[in-house]
Amino acid sequence: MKSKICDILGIEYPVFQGGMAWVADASLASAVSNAGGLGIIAAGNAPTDVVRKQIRMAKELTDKPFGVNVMLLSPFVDEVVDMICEEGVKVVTTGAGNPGKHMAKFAENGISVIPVVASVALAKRMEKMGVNAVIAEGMESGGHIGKLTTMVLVPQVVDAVNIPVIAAGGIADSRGVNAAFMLGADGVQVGTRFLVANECTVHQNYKNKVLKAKDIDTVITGNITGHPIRVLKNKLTKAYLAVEKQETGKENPDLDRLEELGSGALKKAVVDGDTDNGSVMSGQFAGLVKKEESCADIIQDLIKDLDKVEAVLK
Ligand code: TUI
Repeated sequence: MKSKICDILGIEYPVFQGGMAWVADASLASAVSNAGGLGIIAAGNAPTDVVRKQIRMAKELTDKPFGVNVMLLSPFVDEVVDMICEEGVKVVTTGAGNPGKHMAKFAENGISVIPVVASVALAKRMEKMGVNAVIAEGMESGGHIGKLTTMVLVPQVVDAVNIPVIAAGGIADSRGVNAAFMLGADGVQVGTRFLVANECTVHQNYKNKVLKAKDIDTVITGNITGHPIRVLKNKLTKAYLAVEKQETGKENPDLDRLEELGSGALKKAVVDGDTDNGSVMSGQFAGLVKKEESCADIIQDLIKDLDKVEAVLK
């Protein structure tokens, strides 16, 4: 099925790989792009040169389009945006904020911008700003999340804007992909399932924790800080949620204490494989992710029934 987003970006299948901080590197992104989807390198909180190196590696590994995800809370965000323009990246997705400040620079450099939105209001603001599409991400996702589920967010965003809507959050097999198209989406973004891809360089302990997870094994931490994050339950989340409970309702909650617990935790899990004391970000779909396989096999499995949906929508 060729959707509008495939024509806009020059990709074969309407499947984006989520821009997962510390996880989505040149290896994963190039494998997804080579398989016909849109691979995305995550800038996360990484310094500019680290991200530049991944972009250059991806250019060696694929001649297909790939994107870069800009995490708008990064301390390096301004520098990263300049570097992305210098490197001639064609597609940028953004997360965890409003990319308005950077839009002019992206436009000057002919970059397609596709922000993640978690509400109708932001989707409309983004459309007015001239973005090429939006990713409507439900709170089933791993990592930083909004408040609405994919099932209710996607159709409301679809009705509110006239640009393509990519559905994200809780989509990790062909049933979810088909459902997203029935909700009016023009493409999907998948994160959790790619965590266990052969080409994903995340520590094996991280993959094993996702593979073993059950439906109810994720929790949301950080509601009190204003940056809610979905992760798999472990020793860290137990300690974090205990402090969060203590501090909730206080006039001056000790957010520094929480900041300390969370800082460096994602790297600890992804790079060091410390899945007890690190932050194992994962979506709610983890309970159905049971097999390590190649990005090409994952993409073929995701899109296998899309022609049936196309027939219904015609
Ligand atoms: O960004 C993500 N997921 C992420 S980012 C991340 S790393 C991180 N590090 C420190 C603190 C926070 C995160 C791990 N996972 N997904 C995209 C996403 N964006 N989900 C929700 C949003 C979002 C939420 C509110 C986007 C915009 C927004 O409002 C902006 C506004 O100004 O209204």
